[in-house]
Amino acid sequence: MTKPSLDLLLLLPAYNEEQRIEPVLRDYAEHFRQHYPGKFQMVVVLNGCVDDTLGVVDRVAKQYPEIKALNFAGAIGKGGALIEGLKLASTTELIGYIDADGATAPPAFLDLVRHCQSVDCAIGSRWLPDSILHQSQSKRRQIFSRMFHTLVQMLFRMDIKDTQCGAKVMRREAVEKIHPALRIADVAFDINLLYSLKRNGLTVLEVPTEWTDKIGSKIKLNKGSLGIILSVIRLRLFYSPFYRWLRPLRPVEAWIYKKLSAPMPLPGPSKGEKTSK
Ligand SMILES: Nc1nc2c(ncn2[C@@H]2O[C@H](COP(=O)(O)OP(=O)(O)O)[C@@H](O)[C@H]2O)c(=O)[nH]1
Ligand SMILES: [Mg+2]
Repeated sequence: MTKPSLDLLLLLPAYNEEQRIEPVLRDYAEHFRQHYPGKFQMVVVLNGCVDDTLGVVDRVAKQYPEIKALNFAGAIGKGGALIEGLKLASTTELIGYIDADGATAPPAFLDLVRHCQSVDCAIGSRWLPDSILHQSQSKRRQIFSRMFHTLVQMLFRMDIKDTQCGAKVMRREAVEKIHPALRIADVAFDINLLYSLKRNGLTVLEVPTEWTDKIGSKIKLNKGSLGIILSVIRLRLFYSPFYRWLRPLRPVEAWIYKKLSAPMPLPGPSKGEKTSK
């Protein structure tokens, strides 16, 4: 492993995080000032917050100029926020993201960055032998996660143990190559990202990480989980030869997302992305 000195931009998608985000911003700014020799910046990508997340971020940013906020009014979802944030890849060499609740502590993310020196993308994994998981999720949530993982493996065959860990880092060129293919706006966005990387022959390395579940989750099961399942099935169909036959069903799809109060995938197909394998 070589020394981590490439310019690094860290995105934090944030929805109603006024209670959780401040210590995370401070800890990351301090830790990376002390331990990261390259340029380090953080951009919080907020949308539709009905609390004072923006006020909190602006206040902390006055003390730490490496922090900025990017605010969107619409309900673009976590995936939509990251799609917007990843447009900043052209301004840096490495770009990554973490959850705004501090589930990934700064040393764990820095370890991921070190691993990204030799691959196109390094992702934190909670399900490798050396991973450390401080789990406090409900049994129901744990069962849903494992069932979702099985569905994703059946549909995409990526052989990735943990697609949903909120900590990922990529090289700029990799992000620029796949960005037109990113369209899933909910938390199934990670599958969209990883599958696009793999389809483009880019290397994805799973790194055992330390993860601490935090209370105050913004991801709701019930309706939300149906939206996530719909999104992964939709994504798989997008890469199948049948996709164009399904176009007449678009209004039905839009109706379902609306009923589930889930963010709609961005319109596709985009230029430069094949529609079948
Ligand atoms: N911008 C944005 N971020 C979101 C949205 N929904 C969730 N997030 C962020 O996604 C991250 C993961 O959410 P979290 O509540 O920690 O999920 P969990 O711990 O996996 O249940 C957090 O940083 C949230 O603020 C959204 O609609 N928009
Ligand atoms: Mg969380």
